[in-house]
Amino acid sequence: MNPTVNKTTLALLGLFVLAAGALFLSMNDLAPSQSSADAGAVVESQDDPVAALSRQLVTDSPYWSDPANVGMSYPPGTVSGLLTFRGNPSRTFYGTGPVPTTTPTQAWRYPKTGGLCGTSDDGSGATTWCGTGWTGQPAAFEREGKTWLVFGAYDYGVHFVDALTGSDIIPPFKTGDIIKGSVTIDPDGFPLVYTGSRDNYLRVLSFDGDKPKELWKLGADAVSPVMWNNDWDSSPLVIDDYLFEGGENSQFHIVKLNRSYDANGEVQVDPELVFHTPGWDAKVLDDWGGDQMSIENSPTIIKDTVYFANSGGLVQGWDISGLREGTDPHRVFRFWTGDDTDATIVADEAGFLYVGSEYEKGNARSKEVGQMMKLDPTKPDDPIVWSIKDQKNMPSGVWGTPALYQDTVVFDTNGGEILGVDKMTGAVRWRKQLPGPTWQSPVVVDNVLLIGDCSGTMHAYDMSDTAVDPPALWDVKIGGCIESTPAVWNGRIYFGTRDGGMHALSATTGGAVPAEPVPSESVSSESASSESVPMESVPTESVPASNN
Ligand SMILES: [Ca+2]
Ligand SMILES: [Ca+2]
Ligand SMILES: [Ca+2]
Repeated sequence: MNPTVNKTTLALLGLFVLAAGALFLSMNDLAPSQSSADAGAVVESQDDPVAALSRQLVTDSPYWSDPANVGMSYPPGTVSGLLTFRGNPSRTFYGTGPVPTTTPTQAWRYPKTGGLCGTSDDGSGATTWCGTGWTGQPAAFEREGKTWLVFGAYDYGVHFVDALTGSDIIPPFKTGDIIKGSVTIDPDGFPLVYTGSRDNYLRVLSFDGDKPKELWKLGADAVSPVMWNNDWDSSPLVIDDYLFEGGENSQFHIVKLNRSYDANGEVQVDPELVFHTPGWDAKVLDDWGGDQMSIENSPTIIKDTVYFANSGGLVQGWDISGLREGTDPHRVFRFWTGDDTDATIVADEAGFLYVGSEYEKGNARSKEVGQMMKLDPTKPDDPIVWSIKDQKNMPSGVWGTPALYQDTVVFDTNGGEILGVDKMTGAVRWRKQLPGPTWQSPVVVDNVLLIGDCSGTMHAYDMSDTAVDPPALWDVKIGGCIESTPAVWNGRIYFGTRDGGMHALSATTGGAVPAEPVPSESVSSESASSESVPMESVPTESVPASNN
């Protein structure tokens, strides 16, 4: 693309003015990224707010997942929305603003009374679970004049809610057990949702009728060999009619969906499992010292490689370049974190990987490599660019998926710490301490960092200067541990808590509550509708920073 032309276009749209403030703020301290300001290189443009605004979603990529689309909505972009866990195949899109910079109000709670509760047996006896948990991010998208919010919950249900009102658009679909993961909405506009459940099935549901319909399901025992468990927490990716999904059966699966419409215009699928491979290998069984491991994180695709990890700490990359032509994927990357790796791998525009791992076993390997790692998969023998240790307690480490924002990586720990790290050097720029465990994945949209804690408070911080400890903008006490990752869409913030409900926060004043869907053309860039955070924002009660 030609950056000059795109900047001109944006100026015509009146968006350049909105970007200018953010650019000015970011020019002060971000030494490592400044060299990229004029380079025009796709690889580094994420560090430049104007370049980020001028970027166009690549829809005709030669790759399964184009690195130019890091930080942007799910290509090919025929559906305007936040469609899967962390929004896109590189797991780097968190939603659209304008995010409230002053304390928002609760627009609705779903359900209005009571809770989304169900009993489930995790092997140590049946207990009651309420609300949504890890990862539990809703999908938010535009369809037929409404903003839909679709999510799985602990009441076994997949819910289809009007994001404006908090009422059901169509009734929920009930699976046979609790749902912990995040649903994926078909990115090509087919009225399909892909969802796992603890009832051992991955499902394809249609929502074009007056109630959701199960079109297909894949059992955890459909392939062999399997290991450990049968739940499906992973949020699938769908690209070009192929679905990519890891299971707690410890296998990684690729399904050709064969989507179509029948003579009555109703959506159909005719899925075919075209590939599967174990999430383990002989070496990790030996090194980790056990034969019970599963895949709980969500697959990540960058260029032509799909990455996933398992509870034995095995990180794998598989080349899928020949998949359409019938060539089986082959493994091109192997790394061992030493411990359970449930956080989803994040890929940046240069192909670096950000891998968070738990610290539960305390073995020599996890002590050595740390719990948040930046990896260079082009150097398979020595991929660690930097790493950060979190080994204070047992367990410690990372459950949430890291967020990339400009030149910063933000992640949280089981102990309730939120860290902002220099993306290039791994230097810790700031830490905050919240009531843990913090398993929610941090969200940064519009220079605002959103992070929920386990006391049930959602916090917003001003990240317009990524070099400093972000000052607090507001916090809202909801109640119930916030394990689930929020969806931010048109500036509204949607998240479930363990109190039993799904919650919507929206701006208090100024008519910022979106009564109309945003035009689809403004969604092709994550910041297209953004406003910079005012510099005079007054921090609310500050949270003591932790030095440990
Ligand atoms: Ca199960
Ligand atoms: Ca699980
Ligand atoms: Ca796990």
